Amino acid sequence: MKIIDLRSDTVTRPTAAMREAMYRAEVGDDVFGEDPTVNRLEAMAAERLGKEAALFVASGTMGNLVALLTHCGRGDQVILGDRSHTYLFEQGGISALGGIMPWPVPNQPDGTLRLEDIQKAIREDNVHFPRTRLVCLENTHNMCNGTPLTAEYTASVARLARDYGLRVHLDGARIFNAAAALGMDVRELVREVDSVMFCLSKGLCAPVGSLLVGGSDFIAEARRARKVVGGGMRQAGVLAAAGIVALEQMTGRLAEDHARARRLAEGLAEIPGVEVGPVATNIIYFWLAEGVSKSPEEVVDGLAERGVLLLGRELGRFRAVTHYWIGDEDVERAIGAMRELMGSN
Ligand code: TLP
Repeated sequence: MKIIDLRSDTVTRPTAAMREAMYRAEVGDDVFGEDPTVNRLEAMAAERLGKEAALFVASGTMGNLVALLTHCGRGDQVILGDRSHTYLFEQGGISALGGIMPWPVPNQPDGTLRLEDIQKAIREDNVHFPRTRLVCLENTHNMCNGTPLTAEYTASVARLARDYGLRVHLDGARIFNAAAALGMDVRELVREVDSVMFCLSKGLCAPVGSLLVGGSDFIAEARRARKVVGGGMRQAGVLAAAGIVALEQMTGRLAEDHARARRLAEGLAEIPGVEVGPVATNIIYFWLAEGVSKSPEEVVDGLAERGVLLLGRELGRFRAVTHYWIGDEDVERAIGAMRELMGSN
């Protein structure tokens, strides 16, 4: 029985073309700037996002950490969403390692932060206060139904930030999903921000790696920060080679994952007792209606017994994520498994 793994798009294994490219990759010592494949990936990433330079990092977490260590000093304040990945799921690394003070403001259900809330969180120049340096956004927003932030919204935050001399960092782990969902070039979505992190290892299927992208001076400093957190990776061209294939071959197909997510959501919503959140990209949240007598564990375990894996999240919500290795039949099987589990066959 094929396991239908909907826990995350991080579970994607590399494609045959990626393995081939990894095997053939030309490599050198990247800490000396001599890995031609890493250099090519970084140049491609900068070009694709319309920024001056890029830096290959081991993970999304490392990319966000390096970005924040570069933008902020110890005691500086960063304004970010209370449902953001950086605030919730990166071990508080910005504080632990960077002495940076997070100032969470409420994420709206569509992943945005209200401009008024951002404005109120900006501290004035006063000896008692931390210095506000940075605003972070997340696109698509993982915990807010995978919703894409529009270019207009992002630009409005950037304008506000600039008015106060702040910078903007974008956690764009799934920025190509956002571009696909909004039907626009990714450059438009990131034009107004100072730095962007995006992941190769999620919907784009590469085995490892993320890129931090921004201006050349910022990236030169970020290169130092990456080194101090142990991220100088030497012959990383074997990994970057898969990343190049990801950028060349995988960004154009993400709408397929979104269509399958919509079909999965539609199928689940037809099952009595199942309620489904809005679906805009490849992330679906669903939960059991009030009065259904099944625990979250029973759902996760019951589906796993039927070969369907997903994540139980807080408040009894379940998350399913579609990706390259999930086909139409898998979606129908997942719906069937849930229907059987709910006894509505
Ligand atoms: N998210 C993972 C897990 O951490 C939950 C997932 O399965 O969704 N930013 C965003 C928006 C992310 O969703 C993630 C990973 C990261 C950053 C961190 O990336 P990695 O896992 O490469 O460190």
